[in-house]
Amino acid sequence: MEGVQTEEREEGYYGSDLIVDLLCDLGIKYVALNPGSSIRGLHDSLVNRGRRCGVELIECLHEEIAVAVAHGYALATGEPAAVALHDIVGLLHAPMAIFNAYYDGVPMIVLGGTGPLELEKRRSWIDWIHTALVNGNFVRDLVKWDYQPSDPADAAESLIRGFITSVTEPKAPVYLCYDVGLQEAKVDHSLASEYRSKVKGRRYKVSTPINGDQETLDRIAESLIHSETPVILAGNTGRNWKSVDYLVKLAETASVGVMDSLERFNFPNVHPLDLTGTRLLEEADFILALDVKNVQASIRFMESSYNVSPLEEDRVRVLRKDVKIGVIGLEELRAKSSVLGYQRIQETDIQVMADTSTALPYLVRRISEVVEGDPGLRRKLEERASKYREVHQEVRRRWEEQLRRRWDERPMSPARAAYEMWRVLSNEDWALSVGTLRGWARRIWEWTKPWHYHGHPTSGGGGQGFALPATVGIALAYKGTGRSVLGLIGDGNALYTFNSIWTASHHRVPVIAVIENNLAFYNDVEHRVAVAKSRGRSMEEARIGVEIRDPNVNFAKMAESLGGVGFGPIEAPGEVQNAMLSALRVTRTKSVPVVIDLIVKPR
Ligand SMILES: Cc1ncc(C[n+]2csc(CCOP(=O)(O)OP(=O)(O)O)c2C)c(N)n1
Ligand SMILES: [Mg+2]
Repeated sequence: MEGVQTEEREEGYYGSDLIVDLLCDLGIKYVALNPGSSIRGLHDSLVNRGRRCGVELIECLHEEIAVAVAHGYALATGEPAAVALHDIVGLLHAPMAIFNAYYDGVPMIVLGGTGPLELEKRRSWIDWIHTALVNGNFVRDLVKWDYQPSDPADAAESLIRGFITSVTEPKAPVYLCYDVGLQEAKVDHSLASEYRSKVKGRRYKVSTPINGDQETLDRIAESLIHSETPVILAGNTGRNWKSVDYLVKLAETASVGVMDSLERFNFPNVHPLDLTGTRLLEEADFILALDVKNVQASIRFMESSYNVSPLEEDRVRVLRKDVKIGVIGLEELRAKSSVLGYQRIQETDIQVMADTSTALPYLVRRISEVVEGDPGLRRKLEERASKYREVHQEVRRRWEEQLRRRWDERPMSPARAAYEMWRVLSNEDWALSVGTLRGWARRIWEWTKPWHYHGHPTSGGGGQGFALPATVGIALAYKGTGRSVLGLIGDGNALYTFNSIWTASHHRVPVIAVIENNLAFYNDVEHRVAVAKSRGRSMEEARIGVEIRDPNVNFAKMAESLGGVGFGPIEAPGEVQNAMLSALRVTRTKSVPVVIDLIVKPR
């Protein structure tokens, strides 16, 4: 300890040291960055001080990758990672990924540089053209808060405030921009000690969650108990892993079926009350939407909204005329005009603002009390549960038939690909980052733990290029746990940010990226075809500008050039298991990324 102090006296203590020390004290484990002169002070402090206190710098080859790595890390841990972005040009590479994080509701501390603001100190010419008034303007619409402190005390306060703001529900990124002058100026140690001891002594608090008013929650409990066919639709509830257990308990206590939007892992697919992919919402006389974005569209439409499970095949649901709708969540707190995120306004019958991590256990307690003292009611609920069980089993039988029907298709069907992978994964401790192979990974695999799925391959924001770096960030979070992390990633999605494989290689992150390769931005093939059909134009030409052929991308070679290991292209279903086994062997024995190029049918 004494050695450190002497060193500090000799080295001096700077603004960026203060920032990095506070990041450590706030529990930040990773700072993902792409370098630049406006963050050189911060960069130096990360290398020299951050490493001592356990903050690791993650080198990324693009700012969009850095943000998505931090986003993935937050999905796996619920905790923010930090990102450092060079001014203007670095910052302008990041907004789409910041938007994804904002709209996905994850915490993130985005740090940036600017200036030097002191005129004489600005180098020609880069410092002139990359100094903005203010950098925050470029991302203000996409973050919960942004700020540019003017002095060291302000830097300390705003970092603490930013952290609290980011991790308070609804969680979201914040952006803090530091003048080069402030980063590189000497700072008095006593100022740092004061703030550091308060942070370590937990003098700055994050508020406890919003509880929801009991009277309304009691009415929701009543509706769950006394409706004929109640169904819960779960959106982002699984962001708190403990809420998954509460939701299971609620479903069991009240005998309610649950439909999972697959925005997060919300409900185990093998649970008899899992009704995902069934049409039961149409029979429901009470629908309880939990943390659902865009309630109106999520309830009424199946495929057009990302928020609705890809397990359902028809587009529009016809609900019962007498259906009652209840809502629990924090959606109103996320309102922002920069991105609308809604369709029509949903009429509801009962609605309460509450954090589901506290509302769900309350409902479980409340309903248990009522049911325990009423054997007649318990029998009624058991009958309801057995009806749901039949629906659950029926849909699973249908999927098995569909798998059999699609067994021999060439190119391989997503169903068969998922089946072959499961033969290997079922013996593993595995985590799926993102993706479902068109729903088949959830239809066929056993998803029982929150780490069996983290979200949509384009995140809540729908921005392509998210899946691969987010998978790296998720794998970073599980590094050293022995859990094998894989992602199911479209070829188009992967190609936006394929360089993130280098980051995984460089930082020795074992991870398996399975490329769902249909040689196209297939989603847009369908859009092109729809327009061609409606205008009576050539179907052949509908493929121009949406296929990824001629040349076909060699994913295995690309992976190898970035320090990873590549398998494929794999076309025969019989080869999938071996590729998975080999990939698992590689990630277990060497800490490197593996890419499996799987040629599959688009649907
Ligand atoms: C950054 C960005 N650019 C464009 C789009 C529009 N888009 C939506 S889906 C998609 C195709 C993605 O291709 P791939 O990942 O291969 O999935 P596929 O549709 O082939 O299954 C595109 C380009 C987007 N969502 N995000
Ligand atoms: Mg594709």
